Amino acid sequence: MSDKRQRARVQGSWAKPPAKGQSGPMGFVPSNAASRSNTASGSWGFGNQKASEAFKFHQPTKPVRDVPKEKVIEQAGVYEISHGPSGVSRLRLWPGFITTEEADWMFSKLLEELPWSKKTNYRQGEAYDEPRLTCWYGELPYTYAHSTIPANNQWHPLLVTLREAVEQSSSCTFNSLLCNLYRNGRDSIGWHSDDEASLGPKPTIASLSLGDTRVFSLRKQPPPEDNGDYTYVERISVPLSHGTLLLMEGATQDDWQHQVAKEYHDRGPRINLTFRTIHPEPEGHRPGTKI
Ligand SMILES: O=C(O)CCC(=O)C(=O)O
Repeated sequence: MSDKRQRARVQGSWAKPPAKGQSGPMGFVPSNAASRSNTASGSWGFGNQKASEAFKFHQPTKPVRDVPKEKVIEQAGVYEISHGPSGVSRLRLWPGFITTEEADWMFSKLLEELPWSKKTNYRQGEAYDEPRLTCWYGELPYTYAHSTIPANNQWHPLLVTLREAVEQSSSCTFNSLLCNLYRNGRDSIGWHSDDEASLGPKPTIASLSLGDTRVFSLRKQPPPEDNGDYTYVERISVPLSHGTLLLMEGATQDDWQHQVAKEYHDRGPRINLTFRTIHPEPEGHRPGTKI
């Protein structure tokens, strides 16, 4: 092996060619190596400070916490995602609940025939348009984000059929439906829980997806001592593809938030149908808020 190749093998790209006339055991170790080895110098920025001082170990004042690795759920099944004082939070995932062929024509029909519109919400008194289109079906109005969608009993016949199919498979009943249309990857829904008082305690929400796949993300509510800091909370992502049914049950709306984030690559349109049960707002309660 040539001198040059051997240096590259032994020392990688940091190896410097030996200075002329140098004669260490390998042919390139500088003669003052021993005296250099206990002083950190020059390029490391410690000047002439002693290495033993520079690398002194200090016990961290706060316990070191790891950011939990995000879990991905993509197989059909029932998943208990947490057990807490509010109870069990559970997801049921059913990819292919609607076959691709059926889902294709349903998607086109609903895209064309539902009365999609842009809802205006309020945050700290400021109006903003939702970054997606929606429509609502139910005997009662639905209030969230400080704005109300009026009751609408004119169910599209296909939505009635889908509601029955979802009810039969989930053994739940639903009296309302919020439809979301994400026109492309820029459309989204931010972090929230479906926890308005009108949904009742521990609501089951059935979510049916048609169209392009989008990632449905969940993050656990942080403990009170973290003061709303979500850095260390558990996270789950669930890719929701064409024809997939997802059920959120138990304490999921108490203990977790969910979102569909914007994506910065091409995404086609996606429709999401979220079947819910709405109750009259409790007396004296401000609509659209938690109990
Ligand atoms: O589009 C989705 O999958 C989620 C919709 C949603 O979070 C909601 O309607 O509350």
